[in-house]
Amino acid sequence: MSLGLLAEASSHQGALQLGQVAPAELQAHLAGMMRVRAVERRLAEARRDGLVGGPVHLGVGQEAVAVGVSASLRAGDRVFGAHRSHSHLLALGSDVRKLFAEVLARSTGHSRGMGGSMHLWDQSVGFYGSVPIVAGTVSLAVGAGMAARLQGTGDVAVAYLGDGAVEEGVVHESLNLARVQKDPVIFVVENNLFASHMHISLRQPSDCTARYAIAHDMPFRVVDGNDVLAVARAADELVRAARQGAGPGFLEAVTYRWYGHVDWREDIDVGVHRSQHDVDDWRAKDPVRRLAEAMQAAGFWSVAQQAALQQVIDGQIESAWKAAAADPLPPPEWLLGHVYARSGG
Ligand SMILES: Cc1ncc(C[n+]2csc(CCOP(=O)(O)OP(=O)(O)O)c2C)c(N)n1
Repeated sequence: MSLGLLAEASSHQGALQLGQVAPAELQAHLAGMMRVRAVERRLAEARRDGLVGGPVHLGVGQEAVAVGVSASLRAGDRVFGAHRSHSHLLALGSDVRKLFAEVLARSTGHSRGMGGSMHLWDQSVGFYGSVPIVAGTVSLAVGAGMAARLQGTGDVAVAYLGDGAVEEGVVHESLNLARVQKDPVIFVVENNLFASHMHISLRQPSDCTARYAIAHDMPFRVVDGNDVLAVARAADELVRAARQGAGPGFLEAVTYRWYGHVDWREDIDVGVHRSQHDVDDWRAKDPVRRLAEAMQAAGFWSVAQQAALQQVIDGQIESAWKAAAADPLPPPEWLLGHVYARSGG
């Protein structure tokens, strides 16, 4: 089992097939991806300029995955992420200012400014947490899916994980348990071909992680993760089935991160199989540009509208940044709070 052309840097660079998707929905996908990108670009610059103290793991280039998946989600669903989760949180509609506040160590952030980019949480939009421990939330998502099944609400849980995370044993226990119990859990593998600095060909006998769905007798889809419509369609099918009691689903979205493993560098000097040429080819698969161009070709979106939308989003991101930066730092006496369940702070 192999990803074939989906993993080829030089393929799938053209405009998308829009099918029958309504213009308003396309615009929402486009704006959602542009918002995530603008936030992450801001974070990349700020980190480079020394304005952010902790590391940021950026998913620029991968925006179509979270935006496509979130289109099928509703209030009551429970979403879990990991170390590269800005998009997972923001695509659910979470407040940008709160994310910036967390990354800038302000008391108004998701973890009161004491967690940073890898400790995000926003229950108001159904985001139940990201942690730096690779695969650390996958079993929690199964628990949340199990709870939804027992509650009979038709809600689903989503576990976002990377192609590196599937090398953790807990993922296989989670897939097994969810399948045996028929829990409504959607396992979304963002296969960006790398774990830290190692290409998947050096870590696994196949580049296609959906083979584990076959092993667990679970419905799966393998899609171009830079095609927001393909992601949205596949997610919708799996989520609908899970809501109706069919049990878990597995979605593998093949994508690529433009920046390196962490922060703003490109990792073309440290990565194996990651050259400037590859990065450039993957940039040509840009999920934002491909959707915008298809909408323009279909005649209901213009270059001027695209530029105007970009300006609006950039303005919103800049004001959120300024507002977050003006928020107070956590007081020193909070430092030991929330370390144990009953401590103060
Ligand atoms: C349990 C554990 N092992 C190792 C690490 C170090 N580590 C952090 S990110 C990462 C790679 C994860 O790769 P992947 O799951 O593919 O996600 P990506 O970074 O590509 O988004 C590793 C090995 C960790 N944080 N936790």
